[in-house]
Amino acid sequence: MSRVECAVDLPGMTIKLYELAGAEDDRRFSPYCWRIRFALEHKQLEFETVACRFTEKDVIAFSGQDKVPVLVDGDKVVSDSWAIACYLEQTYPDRPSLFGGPAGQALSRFYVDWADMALHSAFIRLLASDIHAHLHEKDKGYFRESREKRFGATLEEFCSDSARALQELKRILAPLRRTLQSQLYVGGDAPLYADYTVMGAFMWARSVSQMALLEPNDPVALWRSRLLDRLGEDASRLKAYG
Ligand SMILES: N[C@@H](CCC(=O)N[C@@H](CS)C(=O)NCC(=O)O)C(=O)O
Repeated sequence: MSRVECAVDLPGMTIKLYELAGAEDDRRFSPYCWRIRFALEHKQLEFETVACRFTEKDVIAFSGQDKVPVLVDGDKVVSDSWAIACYLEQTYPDRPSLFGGPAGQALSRFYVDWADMALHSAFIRLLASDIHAHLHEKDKGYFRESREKRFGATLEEFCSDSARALQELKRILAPLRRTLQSQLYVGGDAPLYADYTVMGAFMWARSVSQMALLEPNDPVALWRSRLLDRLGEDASRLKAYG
């Protein structure tokens, strides 16, 4: 475990985000953790991050569950990216809104479920082998065993048809592509949590894979670049491709 980035001068007050790391401490690849990074930057909150690996469950045991992201804000511990986003919105109402109001919050929930259930299934077929290649040695066995059980195939078999997986991704992204032909962000003129929810998947890909997922003139690619441009300096220095 190591702590990096954004050290601030308020001991005990800094928000801490526990994130998944690959072989290197600064390869952060979890799509869920990326949602929260974007959310914290959107809220203009200072934070520090703690790198945590799949097999370092002891590091986040205090949260009472075994997944990242985990956010610690003073004496408050919150896990699950959606719960964290809602917590930040409720706790910091004077900062820029992540949802644009209660109706926006309810609509954002759809993007979470769509990303988790549809978008991520397309991405994982493209990324599972690359994720494995970028893991710390101590995580490789755990990842292979747990994912192969989940997929019912070896990682290599599961990822063997990337042309087909890319086609599937293109199909899943079609409604988003059409939306982004007529507006800059899912949230309209400026991004909201729904944008970060979808963008988390692209950050996941970017941190482990060199594969070109989108044509350069694709409205989704242009949207992705706009969001990348908004990343804070610390996040943009993390290890990634392209
Ligand atoms: N619904 C949760 C999902 C979190 C999740 O699945 N995190 C993954 C990292 S991407 C994890 O910690 N996995 C631990 C494991 O597989 O052992 C959220 O939105 O935060």
